[in-house]
Amino acid sequence: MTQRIVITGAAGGVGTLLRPRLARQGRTLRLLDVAPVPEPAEGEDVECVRLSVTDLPGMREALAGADAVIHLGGLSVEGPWEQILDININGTRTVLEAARRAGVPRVIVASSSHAVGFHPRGEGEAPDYLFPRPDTYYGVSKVAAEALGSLYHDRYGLDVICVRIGGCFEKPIATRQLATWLSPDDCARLMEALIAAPSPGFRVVWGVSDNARRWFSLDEARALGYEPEDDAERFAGELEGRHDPLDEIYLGGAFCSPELDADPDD
Ligand code: 15L
Repeated sequence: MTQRIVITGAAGGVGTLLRPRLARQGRTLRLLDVAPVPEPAEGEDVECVRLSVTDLPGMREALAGADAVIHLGGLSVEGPWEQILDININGTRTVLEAARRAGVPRVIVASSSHAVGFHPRGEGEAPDYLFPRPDTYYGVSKVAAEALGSLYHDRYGLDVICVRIGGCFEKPIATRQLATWLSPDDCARLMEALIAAPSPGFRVVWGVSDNARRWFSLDEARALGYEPEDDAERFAGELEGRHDPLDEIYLGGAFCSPELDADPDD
C-alpha cells in the first residue's frame, strides 16, 4: 500500500530540502503551503495543495488518509506577536486537531533551539527535554507547539515527536552552526527514523548532525533510530567572521539580543 506523508510549509527552506530526499518508491508526498509549491516533476509522486495551516476544514481534508504529518509550516524567525500567535501557535493546534479528526496517527513537529535559547551555553551537551527558556516570541511558539503535542498525545493518543532543529540549511551560514547545523541529508535521515519508530508516544529530540562542536544531545534521537552521518566541521574555514558574541553565552545566540525586543518604543 502507498504510504502518504504530508508536509506543511513544504515551500519553505526545510521543506524544499526534504522534498527530494524523502521521495521513495511506494510513497506519496502531499505538500502543503500558503506559498506556491513547485509542481511535480516528471515521475515525482507528489501532490501540491495551496493551504494555510490555520484552515481547519482544509487541513482536515488535506490530511485524510495520511500516515504521518511533518509540520514545518509557520514563521521560522521572530515576528510580530499577532502573527506568531496566529500562524505558529494557532496553526500548530489546527494541524494537530486536523490530524486527530482525520485519524492521522503521527505528527512530527518542527520545534527549535530557540524554545530553550536563553539557557546559558555552559559546559557539555544540552540534554534532551531541556526545560523551556524561549528567547523570542518565535521561541515561545515552539514551546507552545511542544505543549500542544504533549496534550494531543496524552488526551487523544497521537504519536507526536517534536524536533528541536538546530539549523537546517544546505550548509552552515554562521559559526554557531558549526555546533547546531542539521545537514539536509541528516534531516531526511532523522525524519525517516521518526516516521518508522514503533509507538514513540510523545518525544522531544534535538535535530542536529553529529558535529564535532555539537552543543546538543543526540541520545533521544538515536534511541528512535536516527544515525547522523554529517559533521559541519568541514565548513569551518568558510565561516571566518560570521560569529556573534552571544553565541558564547546563550544556546539561542543572536536570538537573545535586545535588538529582537518586539516593541522597543513601548
Ligand atoms: C531557527 O529556529 C530558525 O527557524 C532558523 O531560521 C535559524 O535561524 C535557526 O533557528 C538557527 O538558530 O540557526
